[in-house]
Amino acid sequence: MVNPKSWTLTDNFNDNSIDITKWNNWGGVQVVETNQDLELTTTTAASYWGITSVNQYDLTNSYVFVKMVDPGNTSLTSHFCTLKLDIGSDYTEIGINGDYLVVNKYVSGIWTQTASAIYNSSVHKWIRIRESYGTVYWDYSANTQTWTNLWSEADPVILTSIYITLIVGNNSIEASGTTSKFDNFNVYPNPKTETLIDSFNDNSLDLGKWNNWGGIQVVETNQELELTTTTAASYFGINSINQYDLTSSYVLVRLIDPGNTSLASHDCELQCSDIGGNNKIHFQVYADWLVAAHTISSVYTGLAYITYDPAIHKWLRMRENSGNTYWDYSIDSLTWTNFWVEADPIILTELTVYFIVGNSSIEVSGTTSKFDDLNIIYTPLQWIGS
Ligand SMILES: [Ca+2]
Ligand SMILES: [Ca+2]
Ligand SMILES: [Ca+2]
Ligand SMILES: [Ca+2]
Repeated sequence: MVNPKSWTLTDNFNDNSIDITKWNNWGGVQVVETNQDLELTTTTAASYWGITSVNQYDLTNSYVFVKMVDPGNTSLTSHFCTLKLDIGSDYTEIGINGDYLVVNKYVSGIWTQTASAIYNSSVHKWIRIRESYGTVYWDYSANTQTWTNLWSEADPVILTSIYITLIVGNNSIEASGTTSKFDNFNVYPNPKTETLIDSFNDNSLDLGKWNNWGGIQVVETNQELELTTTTAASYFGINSINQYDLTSSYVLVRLIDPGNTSLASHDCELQCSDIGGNNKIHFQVYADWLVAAHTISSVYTGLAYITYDPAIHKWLRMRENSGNTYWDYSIDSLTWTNFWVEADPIILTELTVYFIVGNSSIEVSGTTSKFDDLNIIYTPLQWIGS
């Protein structure tokens, strides 16, 4: 029987339920898909827990990789969390043991640690095992774009029928348990939010980029994005087709006009939401207030308020850097004023970008909000010409 190539097994662990068509969870309650990743928790016992692919796969001229979001407490010297390939009673693995990145193999009853390096959380973010024409490579990467080879050797066993395992455990009794987190199994990370660019210039909403759930209330016209409310207590908008990663990135937009700010329940916002929609960051004009806000587990919290000033709040930006999320505004997209900053309130690597308008109550009239230049920074040269 010919098994499918190992790269065909993919999982983003995003729906917070282990996919039992893909994985057998033999770790019980110690293994959960939550927070849009896979989290495996040890106890103090000398034991191990994990999930293994339901089916067998072929590693030859193929690969497996996974993001090591967090290996857990690396000061526990016998603790390990690895990506493991089981071939009959033999296996090979790459991952963390204590505070080392290690490659191990167990072939014909003999265990060998073939390579190790002191674990570096900023470099060893992704781990991979691949095979190419008779050679196996154990690699790591900070970003999936550039991989560094830690060890390679001729195929130690036949690799056409492997089971794939994500495993944690302790070789000895430890002082405490710890949680290891994996994500993006054979799934490349999302592009950065700054790569979602739209000038809204051709007066036709780009359906390769956007899903319009606002119907005729949303139009690309006058070389802008215009979203119009009705008098109803209702919302209209668009969202990006794809997910994006805000970490070390930004999303900025020109707010041409929020609409009639005298309507007390009117809202117009740039929003980034997780896939389930329970966690969000918002930059909005609500009535006549500029508001930075977040939603965590469906609970909305306004974080900062200032009276909206059309002369000052011309551009809105949300960005992330080194674990903090920033809300900034600008007159010209060149000089920015920080409005609010906090430790990253939600997971920012799998975000959908929204433009939304609406009223939380019935209003006396509708109004039109206008955005433009998503992630397009004006250069002084452009200003001269416009
Ligand atoms: Ca799942
Ligand atoms: Ca995920
Ligand atoms: Ca367009
Ligand atoms: Ca435009």
